Amino acid sequence: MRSRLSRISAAAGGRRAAASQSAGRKLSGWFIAVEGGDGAGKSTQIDALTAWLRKRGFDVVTTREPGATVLGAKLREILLHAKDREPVSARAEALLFAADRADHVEKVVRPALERGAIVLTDRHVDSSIAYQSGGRGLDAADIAALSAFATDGLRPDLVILLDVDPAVAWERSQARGDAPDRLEAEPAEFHARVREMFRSRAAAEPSRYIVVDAGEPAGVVTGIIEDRLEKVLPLSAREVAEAEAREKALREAREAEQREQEARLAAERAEAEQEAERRRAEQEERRRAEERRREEERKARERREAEERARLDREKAEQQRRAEADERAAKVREEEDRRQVEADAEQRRQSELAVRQAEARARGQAREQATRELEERAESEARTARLVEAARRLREASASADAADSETTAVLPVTQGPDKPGDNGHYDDDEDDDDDDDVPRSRWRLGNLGKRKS
Ligand code: Z5A
Repeated sequence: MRSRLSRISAAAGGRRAAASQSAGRKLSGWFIAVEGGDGAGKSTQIDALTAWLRKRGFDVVTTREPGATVLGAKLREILLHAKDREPVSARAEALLFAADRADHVEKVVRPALERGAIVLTDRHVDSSIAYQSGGRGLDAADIAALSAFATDGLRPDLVILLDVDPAVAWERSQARGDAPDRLEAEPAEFHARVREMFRSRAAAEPSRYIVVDAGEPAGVVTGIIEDRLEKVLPLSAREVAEAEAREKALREAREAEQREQEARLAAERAEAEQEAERRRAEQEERRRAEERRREEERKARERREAEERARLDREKAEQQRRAEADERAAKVREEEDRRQVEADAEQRRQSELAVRQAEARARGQAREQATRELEERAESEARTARLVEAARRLREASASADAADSETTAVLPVTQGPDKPGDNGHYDDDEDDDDDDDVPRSRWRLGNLGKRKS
């Protein structure tokens, strides 16, 4: 497709500009001459190429030299079939072929080229040079100049030379059964020189010639020519239109595809943006949820910490309350213990006091008894100074002891007893005391006094 498209521009530009020219005037068509010896297969290939080119959409005009115009037909008759007449001189022959060519170009070829047709002509100027120069021996430059004059400078764009051995071509012609014309009847050397002139002209200007081995089968020859033409011919108007239509369709398809791709990309971008936005929203929602979770955790932690502090405060208060209660209980127990101790001590003291009082009372009673006995005995004995004195000292001693006991037993009332003095405040002296008793009693009292002092 690319090569065909490039050929569209080539058709519109340089290649067609280089096409048929005549006296500096450009012609839009293509001028192709098919050359070769007799029976090379020119007619056969022109028919095949015409069909092929028309199939591709070209406007194809097939023509020939000599004989394409009314004048040409008469000249052909003179040139090829004038056996019975006077032979035509070589220069006259050249001029007649040139005359035919001039009429042919003016009336057939140029009009066709001007309208853009491809003109396929069976023989043209190369035949004149090949036959009238190569064959007849006229100057090639003179023939070329004569032909240029006849065509007004028009030259074929392309020359297809069907090169074949003249003997082979002769056999083909014989096979058709046609009687050979005046030129066909020329000897083999003539035809060899003709062939050589064709080949030398093609070799001198290879870009304008397609030389095909016409000894190959006709179909093979046609294929070779088509391949070569394919490379140099412009596209037909129809092919150009088709190519332009294809190019337009391709361009529109590409534009549609591009629009579709852009729409798809835009949709993908939009989808990607939506996806990105959705992900951002999800991330934001996750972030907020995480913040809420952390805030709830923080609050829960603070609640737990507050509850823990409250619990600790309660425990501390409870501990303090218990400690205070324990302290109070301890104090109470301590107070109770102290009181108990005091009570026990007091009880013991009271007991001891009672014992001591009892003992004191006993001792007092004993002393009183002893004193009384002593007094009674002193009084009873009454008479001895020593006993009286002893009684007196004993009484004094007893008084001292009583004083001491009184101090000890001050808190206790002195019970009535044998130690209590009588109503007169004196212990009764036992007047009846026996003197015998005085000594032991005094001795006991003194002994007790001595113990108490110690
Ligand atoms: N002449 C000249 O002297 N100076 C000029 O300036 C000009 C012309 C313009 C015109 O003769 C004569 O004028 C010519 C040159 C001279 N004379 N000579 N000699 P013409 O136009 O009437 O005839 P031609 O051109 O010489 O011969 P032709 O019969 O037309 O041959 P052809 O067109 O080249 O061949 P064909 O008709 O296609 O085929 C011939 C037979 O061969 C036929 O049966 C085919 O079926 C067969 N054939 C074709 N190709 C093949 C292949 N490849 N293999 C086998 N068989 C094939």
